[in-house]
Amino acid sequence: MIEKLVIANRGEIALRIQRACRELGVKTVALYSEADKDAKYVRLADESVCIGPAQANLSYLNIPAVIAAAEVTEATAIHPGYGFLAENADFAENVEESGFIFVGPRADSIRTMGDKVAAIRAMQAAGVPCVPGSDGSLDSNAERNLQLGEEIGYPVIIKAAGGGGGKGMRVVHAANELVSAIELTRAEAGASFGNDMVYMEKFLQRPRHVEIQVLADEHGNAIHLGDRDCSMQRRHQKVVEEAPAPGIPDELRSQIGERCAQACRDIGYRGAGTFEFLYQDGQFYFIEMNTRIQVEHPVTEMITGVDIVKQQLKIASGEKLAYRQEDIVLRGCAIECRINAEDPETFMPSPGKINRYHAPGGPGIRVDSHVYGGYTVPPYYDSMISKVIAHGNTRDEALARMKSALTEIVVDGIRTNTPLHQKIMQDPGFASGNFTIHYLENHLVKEPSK
Ligand code: MV4
Repeated sequence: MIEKLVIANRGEIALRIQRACRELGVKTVALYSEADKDAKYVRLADESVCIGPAQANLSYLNIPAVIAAAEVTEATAIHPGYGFLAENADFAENVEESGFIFVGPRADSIRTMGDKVAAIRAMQAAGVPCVPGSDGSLDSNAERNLQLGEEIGYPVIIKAAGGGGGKGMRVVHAANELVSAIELTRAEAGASFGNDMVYMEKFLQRPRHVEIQVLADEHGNAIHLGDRDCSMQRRHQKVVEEAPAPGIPDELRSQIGERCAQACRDIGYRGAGTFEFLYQDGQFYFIEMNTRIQVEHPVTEMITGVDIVKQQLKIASGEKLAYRQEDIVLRGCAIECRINAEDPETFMPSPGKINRYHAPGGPGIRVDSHVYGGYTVPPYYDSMISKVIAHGNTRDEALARMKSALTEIVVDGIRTNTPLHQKIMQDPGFASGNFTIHYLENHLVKEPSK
């Protein structure tokens, strides 16, 4: 097993990784910016190193500072968490070339999945269903692109190969908009991502966002841990996630899950990963793969009993997967609410001092959070302060437990989106389990007037 791990992240996920390390007897090194120096998770670690000022570019995103911290503490491995450097292939490569274990996939897998065109090509080759679209990137031949638009059928969407997570996309409703949309998206992509490759897909108008969690070891073994629905989102920020995705037939879930596991074996994938799909009219369409631990991993942990972070550490240590597919049983349902320090009406960040904090509890409730009474939420980073996860034998039971948990939570001193979560949990559309990626924005959120 890894002897000493550098946790190259902050907040709740830094604490989550520490907890896995403590169970496995792995020593921990917390890295922190000047803005996080008094955080409790920093003191809970065996050692800690300040890697720079508050600004993430100079600290959590500073590759030489992270590697130097691993060197001075004589750590043997680095876990990137999510965000920051987690999907930076150059970082993963640098970590390994410096003689440390990178707790994540091989750098070339990260690189392939970071190029959405390459990712789709790899998944198509592995038999994962993809959205009908261009075979690879588009050139600037207007005639050929118009022909392709006709074949796919409008509306289509133009996406940047270097984009993802909602950045660098443009919907095209008719042929007369196509050529300018391609060139505009290409220009923006070149400026934002330093890669002007774009591709075309059929635009799905009312999909759900359903993703599959996988685990793969270095020895060619791969399994899936079922699916999650992440459709409750606003401006590409997930708000509520749940597992399993409601209304998906078990047979279809196993079938798509097995396709993903097989794709991992085919490409020699290592570590935890997530296949993102759009799901519409009973069909899955692959859009992207995430090569990191995700914020919403706890809902999968609750229904499978698998500790995904511990599995990441075991895989990184070279162990064989301890589970076979038939060992994985989905038990009940789990829902996660992301509690953010933000105004519930305007969604503006609301950093500051938390005077009083009380976490909910009781049967089936899990809270992943690094905050406490007296903690000051810094203004420099993501506004998520807590994840409340409710597990139940049925979706109704998980929902009832979440409603109860949301009445217990106390965060005094700053504003949070708890009222929005209460509204979602009371909503008949959410209760039905039948909602698309547009539901939250169209039915439950009043956009602040400009
Ligand atoms: C799409 C789509 C419809 N059709 N692709 C947005 C984020 C990125 N991961 C992919 N996205 C989308 N791709 C096709 N062919 C709709 C979206 C989309 C979306 C997807 C998942 C979750 C939320 C979303 C919100 C708006 C648009």
